[in-house]
Amino acid sequence: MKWFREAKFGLFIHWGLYCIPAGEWKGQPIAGIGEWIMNRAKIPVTEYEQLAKQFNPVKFDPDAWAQMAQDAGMKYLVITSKHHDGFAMYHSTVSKYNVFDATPFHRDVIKELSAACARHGIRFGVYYSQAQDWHEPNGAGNTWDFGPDEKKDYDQYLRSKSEPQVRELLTQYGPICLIWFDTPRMMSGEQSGRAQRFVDIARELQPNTLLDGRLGIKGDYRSMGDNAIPNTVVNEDWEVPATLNHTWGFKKDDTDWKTPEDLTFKLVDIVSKGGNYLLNVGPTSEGIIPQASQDNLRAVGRWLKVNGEAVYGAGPTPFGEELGAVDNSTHDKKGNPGFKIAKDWRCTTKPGKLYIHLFTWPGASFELAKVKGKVTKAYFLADAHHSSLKLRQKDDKVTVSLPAKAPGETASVMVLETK
Ligand code: JFZ
Repeated sequence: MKWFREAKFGLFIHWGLYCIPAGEWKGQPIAGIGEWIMNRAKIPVTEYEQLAKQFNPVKFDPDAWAQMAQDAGMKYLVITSKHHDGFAMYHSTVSKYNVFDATPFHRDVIKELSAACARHGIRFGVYYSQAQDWHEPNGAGNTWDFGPDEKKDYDQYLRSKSEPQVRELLTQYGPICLIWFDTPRMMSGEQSGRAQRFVDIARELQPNTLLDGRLGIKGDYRSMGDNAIPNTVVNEDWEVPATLNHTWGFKKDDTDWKTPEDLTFKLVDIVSKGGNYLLNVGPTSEGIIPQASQDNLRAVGRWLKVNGEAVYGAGPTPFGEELGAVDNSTHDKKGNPGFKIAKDWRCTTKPGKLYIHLFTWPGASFELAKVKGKVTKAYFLADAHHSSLKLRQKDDKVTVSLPAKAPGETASVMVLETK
């Protein structure tokens, strides 16, 4: 877990045949996330399969992708090796329905990207849809071609495709930092013996590979819901998978991008609550990561160049009131009281250091209560000289005098050194 706890920020990549229709089927826009188009439009296997013949992303440049992750300040990368549509993005000998055998592209995306990540010092992980496989008669999920899941020989699918493909991924692509399993249909609770088989395969072949929280059995860390950032500190290992717009797989009409400021806030918010942020891009059928995604991620990377010390390997806030408060006047979907998130500042920590991320400039001074120990020095990470700010402490209350203007962009990070 050590690398995962330090990494904090990763790149998710959803890439597969669904990037060709890109949210549109037979001239009709199909609602929902792009990689679910086969399901949402109930496209028969015989038709969807034909997309493979068109898959030829000649602009795919694995080193450019790894470089972008690095520029963004991301430390690990997780790409769809097989999504629910059943199409493998690597040269599999288990099923010919893969990017090497079934397309004019004839290249192994997983091999090339894993090698590029190794060159760039980015840890490499794979998403693998272990349960849903809409291409296989006995895989979960495809009811429009193959009828209800309850009538399928599900273990036949697991034994003949899912498990052997996971073996391939763990033996042919160097170190796999984690496997991102997903939607554990028919393999959790009483059926978790099936999930256990995947644990056994992983531990046998690469004992260091982390397993996410969506296998159907307890993984090595907890996966939060998609885009679901918890309201308060969560004292275990966890990760939030999130989108830059509203889809994972590329959709041509979704251009509603989160801003770099929002992404930076969310990253810091997550780290201050103890988690990791796995942010997604959906490359096009040409093999290009949408320019807006690249621009917005690189902007976060520029902020991290100055302030990364307060993110990588940093622990959660010892405070908590800055996160917001329960708001009884609103309710969530389940009827529970709402939460009004506060966004002025966040705190991350390292031994002997409090990092105060100021998203709203507080004016002439910043006041912090409930500080344990004595603060000996205060300065900004954006100030290369680390010049001391004027500091007063009375019992557990610290007051720092601030300059008129924030020294940094988006959020200025103030370090409080403590004894
Ligand atoms: C799953 C996939 O179905 C989807 O296509 C995408 O890959 C995403 C990252 O994961 O969708 C989910 C799975 C779990 C939750 C939400 C969406 N959840 O727990 O809230």
